[in-house]
Amino acid sequence: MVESVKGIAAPVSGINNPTLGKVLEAVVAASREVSRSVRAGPLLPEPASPGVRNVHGELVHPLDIVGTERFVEAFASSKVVAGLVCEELDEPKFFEVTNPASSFMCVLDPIDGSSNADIAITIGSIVGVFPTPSQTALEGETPFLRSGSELIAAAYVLYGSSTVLVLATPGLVQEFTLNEESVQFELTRPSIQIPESCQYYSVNQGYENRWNPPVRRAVGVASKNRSLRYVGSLVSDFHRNLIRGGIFLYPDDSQNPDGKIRVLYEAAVFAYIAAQAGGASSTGTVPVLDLIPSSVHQRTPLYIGNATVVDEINEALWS
Ligand code: P6P
Repeated sequence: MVESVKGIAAPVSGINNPTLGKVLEAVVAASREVSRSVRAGPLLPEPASPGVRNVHGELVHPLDIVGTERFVEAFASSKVVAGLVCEELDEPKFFEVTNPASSFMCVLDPIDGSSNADIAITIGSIVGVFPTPSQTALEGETPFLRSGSELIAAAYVLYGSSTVLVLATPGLVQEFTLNEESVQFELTRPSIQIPESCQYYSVNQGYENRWNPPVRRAVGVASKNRSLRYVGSLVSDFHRNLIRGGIFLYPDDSQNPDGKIRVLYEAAVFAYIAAQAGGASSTGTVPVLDLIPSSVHQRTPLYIGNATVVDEINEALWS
């Protein structure tokens, strides 16, 4: 375990490699800045070019710009992150590192659910960490087209009633909460396992008329004797389901035939975290962690949370 990670007020279990510790320090530094901007809400200055749309055709919120800038700056100055795919950037970015053989590649959604920011609803940042491939040239999309099973760490930051950092490393999921006085993250859940009991299901029920019969069967299975909780921000729905027990569904539908959730910097990251906490995930066809994307912004259907319910959903989809 590395002795200390700047910004976290305790030694961090699961971080045994000082270089990986530097990646975590970059995530902590960026997320503290982003948290401050999130809390400014509508008081955040308008961006220079309002109304810009990203590669997905979505309106870019001022927070999307702040989030992207903070994380890019933090990763670039870490000298241990060699490459980055970011939801808000059309192309991957590559950075100089001290030692390529001991560096990492990150995938990032800087502000997930940014459309909720204007109404003070919880949003978050999502980060996945891959080892830098040794035999692949660090250019273009190729070095990032790998399955989530190659991740070596993953994290999300939730900007909610408190700012929470959840970190997953092999076999361990920990939660840290930002102490607003000391501006240090403090350990608040040392080892998270998703509860056996699956209290909640999360799906946009308003899309029912878009679903095909197998998806309707799957949602029927997931919703049986459960309460519906759907924030419209995956980080929020995932976190509640991880802590309280639940299942999240974003199926393919007539408007999103490939699904909406991005493979690399959303589905794979949460699939890795869920797996370390005893949960499971599926694209409806294969386990999310087995999926190798053919492009860095590829989308997928996503079913994730309580392992038993993921199995039941797969059965309903395949029967
Ligand atoms: P819908 C946010 O834009 C996001 O990617 C996820 O965070 C969230 O779960 C989903 O989209 C919400 O999508 O179509 O239900 O509004």
